Amino acid sequence: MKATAIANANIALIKYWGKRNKDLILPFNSSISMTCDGLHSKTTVEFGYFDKDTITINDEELKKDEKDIMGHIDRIRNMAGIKERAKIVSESNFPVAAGLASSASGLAALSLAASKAAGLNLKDKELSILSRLGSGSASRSICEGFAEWHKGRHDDGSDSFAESIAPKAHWPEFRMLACIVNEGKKPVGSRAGMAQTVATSPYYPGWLSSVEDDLNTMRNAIKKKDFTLVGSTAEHNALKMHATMITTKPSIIYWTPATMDVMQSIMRWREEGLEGYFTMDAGPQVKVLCLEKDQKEFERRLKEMECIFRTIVCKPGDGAKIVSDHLF
Ligand code: 2P0
Repeated sequence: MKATAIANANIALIKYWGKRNKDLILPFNSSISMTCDGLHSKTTVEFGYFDKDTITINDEELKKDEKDIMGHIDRIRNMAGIKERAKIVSESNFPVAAGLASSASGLAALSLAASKAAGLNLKDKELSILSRLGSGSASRSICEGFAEWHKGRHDDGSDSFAESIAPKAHWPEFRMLACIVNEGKKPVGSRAGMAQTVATSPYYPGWLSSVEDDLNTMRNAIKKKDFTLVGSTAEHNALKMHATMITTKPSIIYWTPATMDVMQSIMRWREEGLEGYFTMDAGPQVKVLCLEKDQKEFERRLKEMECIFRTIVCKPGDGAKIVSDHLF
């Protein structure tokens, strides 16, 4: 009744932003991501005769959270037909809640560890659906390399899951450099932020009508390993998503002056011949996309920028997996 799983975070190249069903976490649009080998969560779950459920994340006991992790554990207990309480311990090797997809790796690792500890042996598709019910982007962290989360059409969510569109060995030279400009918690959580966007941004329909083209372009560009097309499409898609956030009422601006500084530096360096692109999520951090041949030069230049506390280098990584060394 005890199991441990590791799942990597993922960063979207074509973003998920907006839900058609909040309870089942069904998105308005499909999304495409890279699973990142440098950013992971490790989670141990044990079901047993404890007094109560407990969850400890990075050495802090969880009291209240946006993602309703205990509701997710109840869902898994119901699926398995068990009643025992859960002891959960989780660790991430990167800043939580700062726009680095900690909920994706966290909920994917939790879903795999808890389902296994509860005696369920879910297939990847079922595991992606279960992870989605915990947090939308977690559906993609189940998959290796580059993944697409299909928005699905059914009301019950049975066709809304992620699958790998290319394994990590397809493009080992691809790099994502996560530039940490601020380790604080973000002002508006992504769950509230996307609901506000759907409800109030006049640009949201424009987002939805243009995202299908972005998805087709990205899927083909990844298959062909066309870095210029992957990078330029990801950058454009991220800016479009942020345009919808900025135009909500009240406005949500995740960027700080440091975010702008990094974005503009990437654009300037590109003009000078160093090819890189940027993407940002629901937070101030900037993720730089480049190829292995230029990684060192990017690292050198980013290190010179005072607004960046640190840079984490990621390659395409593994999907979620069970491991044998438990956290307790
Ligand atoms: C993404 N983000 O595709 C987008 C881009 C943030 C910006 O998925 O409400 O934590 O748990 O489904 O998955 C963040 O949203 O939200 C996210 P819920 P989630 O990566």
